[in-house]
Amino acid sequence: MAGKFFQEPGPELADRVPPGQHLAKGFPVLTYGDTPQVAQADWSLSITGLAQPKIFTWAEMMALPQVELTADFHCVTTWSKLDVTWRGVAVTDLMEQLVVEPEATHVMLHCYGGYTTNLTLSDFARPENFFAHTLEGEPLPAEHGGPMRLVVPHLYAWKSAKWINGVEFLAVPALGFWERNGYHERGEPWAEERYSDR
Ligand SMILES: Nc1nc2c(c(=O)[nH]1)N[C@H]1C(S)=C(S)[C@@H](COP(=O)(O)O)O[C@H]1N2
Ligand SMILES: [Mo]
Repeated sequence: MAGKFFQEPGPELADRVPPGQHLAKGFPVLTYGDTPQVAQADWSLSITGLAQPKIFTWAEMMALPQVELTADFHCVTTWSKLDVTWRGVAVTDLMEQLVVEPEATHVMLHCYGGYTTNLTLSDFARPENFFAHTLEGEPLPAEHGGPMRLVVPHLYAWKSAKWINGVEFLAVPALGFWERNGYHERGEPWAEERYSDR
């Protein structure tokens, strides 16, 4: 499917492109519905469910350690983008600020605009996952999830919740927006966990 929007990976990159994926030119925008416009001053992140309730403001997030991370990005609609450079707060650093109940095994991520997506706690609390506010050295544009999105590099990009505003801790599995609409519960690109057989 080479052409205007895709290029085939050369042999040196082939082992970084999961099966059935093609390299995108540029950085496509994939949003269901409207793009929320949220100013940094109005942004916050609510911790709910099986954890001590807490709300992080923008300033409180900026006071946590800031890390840079380069990661590949794989959309289930078959485009991938390699070496995307982000800056933000590691999920593991945020977790250190939380008191999570031992029964919690799953999380639901909530976003401005109503989008949701689910993860197991172990897929969420990984050191390479983070809340990103900077893309390629610039403030994260609204269409890519600014002012703040999650980035979960090891799963398909629908797990990388844009305009994130909540993390809900759960003791049971639950399905987010795309997962209820036929996407796989986990979405691991190397296993091609694209759609569900539920
Ligand atoms: N809130 C929200 N987050 C979202 C989406 C969305 O529609 N709403 N789309 C998902 C999908 S399917 C993908 S591929 C990536 C796309 O991110 P991008 O638009 O920055 O390329 O965001 C994910 N996060
Ligand atoms: Mo996607």
